[in-house]
Amino acid sequence: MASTRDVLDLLDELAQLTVLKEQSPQSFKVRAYENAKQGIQADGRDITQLSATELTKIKGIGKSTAAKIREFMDTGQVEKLEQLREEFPPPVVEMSRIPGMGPKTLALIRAELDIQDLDGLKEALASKKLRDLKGLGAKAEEKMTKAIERLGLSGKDRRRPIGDAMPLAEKLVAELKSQDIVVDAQYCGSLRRMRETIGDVDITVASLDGPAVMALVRDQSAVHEVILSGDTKTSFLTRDGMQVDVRVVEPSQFGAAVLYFTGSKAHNIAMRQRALDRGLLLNEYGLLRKPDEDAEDQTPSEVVAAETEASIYAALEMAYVNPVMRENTGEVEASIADELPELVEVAHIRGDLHYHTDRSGDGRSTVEEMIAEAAGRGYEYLAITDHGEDLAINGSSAEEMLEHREHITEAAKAHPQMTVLWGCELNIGAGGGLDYEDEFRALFDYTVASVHSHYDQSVKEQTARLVAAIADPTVNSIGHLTGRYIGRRPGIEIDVDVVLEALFQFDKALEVNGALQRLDAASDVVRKAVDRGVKLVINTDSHHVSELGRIEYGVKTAQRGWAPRDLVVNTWPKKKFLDWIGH
Ligand code: DGT
Ligand code: CA
Ligand code: CA
Ligand code: ZN
Repeated sequence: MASTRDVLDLLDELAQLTVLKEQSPQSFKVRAYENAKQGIQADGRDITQLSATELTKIKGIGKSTAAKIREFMDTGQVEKLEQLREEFPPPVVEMSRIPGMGPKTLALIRAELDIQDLDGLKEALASKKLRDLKGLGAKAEEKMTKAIERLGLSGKDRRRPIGDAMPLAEKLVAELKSQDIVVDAQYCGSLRRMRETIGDVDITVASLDGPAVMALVRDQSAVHEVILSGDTKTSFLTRDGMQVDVRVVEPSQFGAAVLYFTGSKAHNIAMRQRALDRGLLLNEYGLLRKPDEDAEDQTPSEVVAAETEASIYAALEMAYVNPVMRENTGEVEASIADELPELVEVAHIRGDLHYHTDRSGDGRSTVEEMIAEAAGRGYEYLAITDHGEDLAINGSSAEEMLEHREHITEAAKAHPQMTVLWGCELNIGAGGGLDYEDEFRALFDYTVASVHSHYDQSVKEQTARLVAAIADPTVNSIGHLTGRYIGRRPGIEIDVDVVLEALFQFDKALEVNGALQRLDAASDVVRKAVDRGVKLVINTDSHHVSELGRIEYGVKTAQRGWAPRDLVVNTWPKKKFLDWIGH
């Protein structure tokens, strides 16, 4: 039985393939699917039981999309989608992700050179065949070759952006947990550690009925091809080739299994050594006592700990190590010495400080909706930071911003316990300049300054550009430091140490952006910032009421960078925070 979530995934895939079909992301057919998706998200109901007529009453859903949703609910598939999938098989979709490979270029190379997958494309690039095509040239070839190298799109160990793996894993785990025979389920591996790219997804399930769980797994809609099928382990590929390993263990061994499959391998090895040093064995079944040397039976039998991860760390006389820190970069030693930092947690967050409404061209919820959603999370303060005027169609003029201020003040009255700041997301220009006149910019209660253009300058220029913005007295924080989209677009290249030094000297906060495609600043930069004592701010960059949950990913990224609570300005009590911004 398909869920509302499945319908949203369906609309996503329809939109994605229709871009290729219509050769334009702006086509009205693409917009129709996107609008339907937003409508369903905004509606919030379980839509699986609605008739086609009822569906069209939801804002954004037209007749033809409603019919497709019904077709999907009734038959489990959609004829139109099957056609599109045939025309654009996974290897073609994969090529479409390469920067510089627009839908028009893709159609051209398929038609003219019969290039149907990445290997074919690489061959054609190597033999310089693309440059003779209309609209392409030696420069385009070079750019594409570089992009392929950078994205690691080649070879067997092709890694996926975390933003592709996480929704899939969360959905699978939720599905499994809802089953009676499943006691617990957890995604493990690099995904649980919040690495930015994922080799494969590892899921561990606690159940007394392995074969039944495996049957359930094989039945999931995400399964495209089962590549290994046993009573306790199933591996499958999703339609776009991502591998998922699901293992079932007895509930009494769940902690040991989760610890093992979360890794990292280096963390596991250090843990096993800690166990050996105390005469114990640690493996995926448990922490076990070794028999005396003179005992006849040398198989370890006595289980010291196995059911929970916490019990295993405790039995090894170690403080519990947050999964995102398990990379063997000092956390094992710190845990033994009980010197792990008091990490920031989601529950500590008191406000979101990078937050859009439909005042931004790309915002999709109203001022009232966005404020109510933040208040609903119990936030004490909020900065509404719609785009500054330099961001073309998505930005707002000074006059519009002043009207917006009135609107915000009015809407905030419904939530008197929360302080709503009138802010702005400023655009850092090529040379470090910012939106509006200086005097006008100074009026905002709070600002986040971000890079949205000019990704190709030299390290020197990019660094100078950021430092200029950091030094500007109207700037409170720097948003998504590099502007990268993980696995899709590399960010700007900067001298991190110089930028962190400037942030420290000017007492500005470095954002950890929780959008999964960004996670920017990255955890390794966060760790350097923490070492330098740079203040942090963890934000969702929400453009819709459905996006506030991203705070979890932002917090996990900060934790992966060992960020302590007190360096994160939006964990501070309201008064302390408002004092810091001079409000
Ligand atoms: P990935 O999939 O490449 O993004 O990275 P992981 O960390 O998810 O690695 P994966 O899927 O190969 O294995 C999952 C976990 O299983 C890994 O983090 C640690 C554990 N593991 C795998 N192989 C070994 C091993 O040879 N020794 C130890 N101690 N642990 C291992
Ligand atoms: Ca893995
Ligand atoms: Ca694996
Ligand atoms: Zn933003």
